[in-house]
Amino acid sequence: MSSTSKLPHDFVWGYATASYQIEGSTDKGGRGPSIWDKFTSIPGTISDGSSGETATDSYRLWKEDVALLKSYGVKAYRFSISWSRIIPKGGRNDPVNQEGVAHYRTFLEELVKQGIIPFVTLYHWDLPQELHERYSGWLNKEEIIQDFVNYAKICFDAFGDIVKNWITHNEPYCISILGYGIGIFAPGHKSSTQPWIVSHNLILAHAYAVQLYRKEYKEKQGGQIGITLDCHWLLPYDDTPHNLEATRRGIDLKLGRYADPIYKGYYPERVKKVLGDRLPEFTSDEITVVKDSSDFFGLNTYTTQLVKDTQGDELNGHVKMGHTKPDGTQLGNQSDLAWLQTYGPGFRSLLNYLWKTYEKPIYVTENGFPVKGENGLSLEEAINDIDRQDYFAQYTKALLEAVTEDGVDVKGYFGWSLLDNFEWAEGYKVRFGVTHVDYNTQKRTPKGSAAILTKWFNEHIQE
Ligand code: GBH
Repeated sequence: MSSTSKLPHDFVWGYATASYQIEGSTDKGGRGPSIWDKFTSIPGTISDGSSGETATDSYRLWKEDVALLKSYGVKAYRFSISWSRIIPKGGRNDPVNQEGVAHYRTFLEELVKQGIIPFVTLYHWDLPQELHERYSGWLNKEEIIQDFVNYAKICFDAFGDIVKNWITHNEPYCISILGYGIGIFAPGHKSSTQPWIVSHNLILAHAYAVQLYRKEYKEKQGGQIGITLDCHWLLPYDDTPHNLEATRRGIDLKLGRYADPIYKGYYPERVKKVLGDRLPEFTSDEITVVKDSSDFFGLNTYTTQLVKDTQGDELNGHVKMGHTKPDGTQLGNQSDLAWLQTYGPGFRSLLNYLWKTYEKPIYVTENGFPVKGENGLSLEEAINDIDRQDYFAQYTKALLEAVTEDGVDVKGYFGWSLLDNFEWAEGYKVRFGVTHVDYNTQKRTPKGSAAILTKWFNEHIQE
């Protein structure tokens, strides 16, 4: 293979996780409760009635996780810090928990010692419960911005000498729509007005944290900072004008609602049209902070959906998504979750779209596949994860084509996930790991897909 058909030598790859999904020890080490502790304690919220109380026990078994990463030969690891381990009550006037700071410090030092580059997410959905009770959390613009920036500052001070890659928020779409619109994620609100306030405040909190980093840390510490957005690639169900328009509207509502303000400085017209006066406005001072507030495009993406126009589903801009094609066949291979089918070509198209539209280097911060019915399989069957291997084969091929044939600037790729873990509203029933976890013993066993990805990246990154 010629070197031009490979990824550049400084391409980073690895796996991603999030604090609440793996750490467990939720009442240990001085940690305060988060909105996910509260939410999971309400009967009916999680399909198997579980919570992150134990998860993969990674707060205690972190050394095993690092050893696993090392054995896979990754270049990088993306994980998130639990805000309520750093500041148990969350606020700018509340005490800092030194035990929590020391935990992440030790963990980071071990990663770096093993030659693994940390990518750190500050907010992967686990808001300190106290802030939610004190002033309604993300709904309260003045308070939450100051408290988030204060939390970010503590992290920059404590870890910034070794962390050079920061991600403010993970998937504001999920936080706002699923947490405050549909109510299937913490804090479980159902509303047609709150999601737009929350997402506006998420954008601002992100932007002010970035402003602080750029002013006081970036030069000194030599790092970069950005945000991770999530989006499926969307294709029109057929070429009727209303389905074409619905597809564009879906992309604007799901993605442009964040990406356009952050990379271009304004909300998309279609978003304004759908939301009317429920969409908050940025002041001119705010927009100068928001515009160009991300050094890269952090992308979580899993699948492609076919879009039909609909009167319903206002939260997604009146689009209906599915995988069934007009001829009745399926777009791709079905996973364990209704919304996720394998479709590699859509990944290539999405990477092209983002590069053309936003012109920022892209890090794929999550991408992965839960094998249908895997939770019911024996260990031996589960580690023979053919459908996940096929998924990664298709998606890495699409990645390579996007970079080497289309010229898209992708700088990194993180598989979701290092381990089977707490899959939010699905509990432990859905498994995304390249490593099998036995939740009775916490024994970790590599699945076939882990070896496949190691081999693929070893062969496709330039020396
Ligand atoms: C990611 O979210 C999360 O960052 C991660 O924590 C999680 O474990 C992982 O994915 C696997 O789920 O609105 O019709 O698309 C992925 C984004 C949000 C996509 C919920 C699917 C629900 C159905 N997902 N969404 S739909």
